[in-house]
Order: sequence, then structure tokens, then C-alpha cells
Amino acid sequence: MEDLKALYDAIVVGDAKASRAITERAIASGVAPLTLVSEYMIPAMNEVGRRFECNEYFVPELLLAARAMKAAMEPLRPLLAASGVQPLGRVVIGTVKGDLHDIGKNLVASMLEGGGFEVIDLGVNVAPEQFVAKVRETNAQIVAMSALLTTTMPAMKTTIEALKQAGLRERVKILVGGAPVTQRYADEIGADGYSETAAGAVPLAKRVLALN
Ligand code: B1M
Repeated sequence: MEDLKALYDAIVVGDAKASRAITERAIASGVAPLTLVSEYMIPAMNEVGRRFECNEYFVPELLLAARAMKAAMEPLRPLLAASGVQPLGRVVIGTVKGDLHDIGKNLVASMLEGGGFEVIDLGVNVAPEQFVAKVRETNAQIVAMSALLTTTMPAMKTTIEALKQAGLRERVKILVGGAPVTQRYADEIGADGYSETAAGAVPLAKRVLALN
């Protein structure tokens, strides 16, 4: 049986080769993908954040940890996304303008895919007009936004305003999330839903489209 604490450690120290290899072995030995993500990988990133906050880690260590997290996500992504059913709806997702954090957003995208949604991922630093253009182009039913910085959360509001201005607000449901975002903030800016976790984004997306 694989020592999964080693996966946690590999991400904390930013060892991408080890994090991927351990993940592959864990998958092969039958460990559930979500167990790896929620019990080892996300806690590892939280520990990295803690070390950053108390000046034990700096931006280079954050980057290495993020790379190790992404390396571990690679073999997991297709497993999280494998649903094999007709799309329940189309989601445009992105990290808002000014924000370069994409690990949580990528996780949400994989979970939504796995939950049966078609996902169009606009990446990071997505300007309001890019969300607007993609919704118009694809007729998406949902816009999902992620923000990890208190300074970029207002871009969620700006994006909602831009969708209103473009006459698209009534056509889409808007979901928001990310570490500093709260239900209260979601209500304040007029979003249709908030999820604290990536897994929670799936029932939320179904709920706002009245699918469950
Ligand atoms: Co930055 N960073 N970072 N960072 N970083 C944080 C967010 C921070 C909390 C660290 C800290 O101080 N403890 C802090 C923000 C403080 C604040 O705003 N109050 C911070 C800072 C300050 C910065 C910089 C300003 C640092 C600098 O340059 N001085 C800078 C900003 C750059 C920018 O964006 N413009 C910066 C840069 C970076 C890196 C690029 C080095 C790297 C990101 C690499 C990447 O993403 N490719 C990085 C990292 C890795 C972090 C931490 C350590 C980890 C983030 C992460 O990936 N977590 C982070 C500390 C922390 O979060 N503990 C930190 C794991 C991920 C799975 O969780 O993204 O929260 P999360 O997603 C969760 C939920 O939030 C939810 O689902 C996920 C899983 O359940 N969720 C959604 C997320 N989006 C959702 C959308 C939804 C629903 C749910 O829609 C429906």
C-alpha cells in the first residue's frame, strides 16, 4: 500500500516528479481519486499557504508546490472528468481578471466535467469582456468564476455587470467560489450560487439549472 503522506510531502516540498509517481501508483492500487485530492493534495496546498503567510515560504516555493500539485492532477484529471453521459449543460469557467491562481478552478472544471457538464475553460486573468464574448458565442447556461485574492474578488461583480450590460444576465446562471469568497459576498454581488468546494460545484450547477 502506497504511503500517501508522501504525496502530501511531495507537494509541500514542490517535488513534481515524486507527486506524479506516487499519484500514479495510488491510482493503480485502487485509491479513489477524490480521496487523493481532498485528503492529501488540498491539505498540502493549505500547508504551503500557511508557510507563505509566516514567511517560511516565498513565491518560488509557491510556484514549485503549484507545479507539484499540477503534476499530481494530470493522471487524476481524466478520472475525475470521466462521466460518459450526454452533457447536462454548458459552463464557461475562468479565474477572474488580475488573478493567476488556477489550481482550484481546474479542479472545479474537472469535477463539473465528471458531473456531466460540458466545460469551456477560459484560463486565468479572464477579463469581463472575455466572459461576455464566450457566453454569447457558446450559449452557455452557466458562468463559473474563481478568485483567490481579496483584491480580485471585485472582478466577479464587474463581470456580472458586464453580462448585464450585454443583455445576457437573464440567460445565464452565475456561480462563484474561491478561498476568500463567501455565500454572503455571492449574495451581495448578485450571483446565483456559491460553493466552498470543487465537489460542491456539481450539485450547485444542477440545482441552479433545476436538474435535481
Ligand atoms: Co498565491 N496567494 N499569490 N500563489 N497562493 C494565496 C491565495 C494566499 C491566500 C497565500 C497566503 O497569503 N496565505 C494569498 C492571498 C491573500 C489574500 O488575497 N487575502 C496569495 C497571494 C498574496 C499571492 C500573490 C499576491 C503573492 C505575491 O506575488 N506576492 C500572488 C498573486 C498573483 C496573481 O494572482 N496576480 C500569488 C501567486 C501565487 C502563485 C502564482 C505563486 C501560486 C498559484 C499557482 C497556480 O495556481 N497555478 C500561488 C499559490 C499556489 C497560492 C496558495 C499557496 C495555494 C492556492 C491553491 O492552489 N490552493 C494560496 C494559499 C491557500 O489557498 N492556502 C495562495 C489549492 C486549491 C485546490 O484551493 O484554489 O482555494 P482553492 O480552490 C478550492 C476552493 O476555493 C474551491 O474549490 C477548490 C477545492 O475545493 N473553488 C471554487 C475555487 N474556485 C472555485 C470556483 C467555484 C467554486 C468553488 O465556482 C463555482
